[in-house]
Amino acid sequence: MKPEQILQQFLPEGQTYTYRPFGNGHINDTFLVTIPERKLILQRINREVFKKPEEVMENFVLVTDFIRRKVRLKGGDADREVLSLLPTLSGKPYFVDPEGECWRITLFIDGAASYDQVKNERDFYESGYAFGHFQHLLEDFPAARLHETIPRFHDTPNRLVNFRRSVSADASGRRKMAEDMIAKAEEYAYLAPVFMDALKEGRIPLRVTHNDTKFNNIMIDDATGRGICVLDLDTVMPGLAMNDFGDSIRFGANTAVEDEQDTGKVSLNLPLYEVYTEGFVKGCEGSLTEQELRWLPMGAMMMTYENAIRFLADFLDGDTYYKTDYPEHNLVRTRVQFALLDDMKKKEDEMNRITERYI
Ligand code: ADP
Ligand code: GN1
Ligand code: MG
Repeated sequence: MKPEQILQQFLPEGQTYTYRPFGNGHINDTFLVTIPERKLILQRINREVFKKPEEVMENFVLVTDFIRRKVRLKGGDADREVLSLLPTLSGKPYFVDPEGECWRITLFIDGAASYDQVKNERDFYESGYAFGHFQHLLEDFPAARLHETIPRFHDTPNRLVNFRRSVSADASGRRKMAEDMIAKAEEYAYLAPVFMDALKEGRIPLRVTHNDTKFNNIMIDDATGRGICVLDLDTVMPGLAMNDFGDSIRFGANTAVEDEQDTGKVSLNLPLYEVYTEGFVKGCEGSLTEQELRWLPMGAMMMTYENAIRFLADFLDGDTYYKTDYPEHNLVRTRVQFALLDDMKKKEDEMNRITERYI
């Protein structure tokens, strides 16, 4: 159904509004809705990606209620520091249309914005602090109550198995365009099991994590510059601290954008790496174990590798998962990830030295 039909479920009759597509998320359909009093975000949850959207929404309500309570206890501003849903006119947290599509509205955080690129160290520090703090706030959340909205989301060895399956199947017939990247995926395949093995052996803890810590999933306050609110809660579920750290680095500490055509522009910005480390570790309030801290650089490499093989698998599958703007988009994204991983590998010692200062 069209947004205007959906909006009838949420807004009182006669309410005037305008709406337009919004943001650069790769998964959901997102619209900015403006009513005279305020701005709202309308989203259609991607059912190909989230097979059970009602479970996504159950998690959303549990997690936001939990954080809201903590924010209030600390005297924070619960209207700005955590996402709030606008219920339907019949009081439901979301609306399922006759086609089975699941829609929700969240309140746009006033006086703040999200950005697709890091413009300065301060903002990136703030995003690190906010994502670290988010994890800290969920430390005592009853993890067993959360649904696994995407099974084995950051199970990197399983991602590799699926990737190899996509290579063999070559459903799109594009494999010959990607042979060099497939070779790269195998060159770095040794990375895949490092965390999952450690988890199985009890050497690192399973926590409740965000799992999608891109810079554009944070609202930065216009006035104070603080990372005020964490967005995109669809993948909040049990996960690893290093992966939350690492995905932010992959996206935000790259000197180029995720889909830069010229891989010569891609590299790891070490000053940004450092400020993010400082912010994230502070935000976690001392909750990370020594092994987790030591593995923060590995988290950056792990998430860069995992995203590389996910983009490449989607290219080979024929672009069935991510939104793309042109036919080679996922291959371009893959090339950027591997260029970044090569640079991270070169700078591994420096990343370790930086991390050492926070242990
Ligand atoms: P996706 O899973 O597709 O990335 P997101 O929930 O991250 O979906 O939404 C996409 C983008 O829309 C975000 O990166 C952000 O820019 C914007 N956005 C989403 N929710 C809000 C909100 N409540 N307030 C302001 N901007 C939002
Ligand atoms: C997707 O939804 P978005 O755009 O914030 C993806 C992440 C990837 C990212 C790559 C649910 O994030 O896992 O790292 O694209 N989200 C999902 O840019 O698959
Ligand atoms: Mg997003």
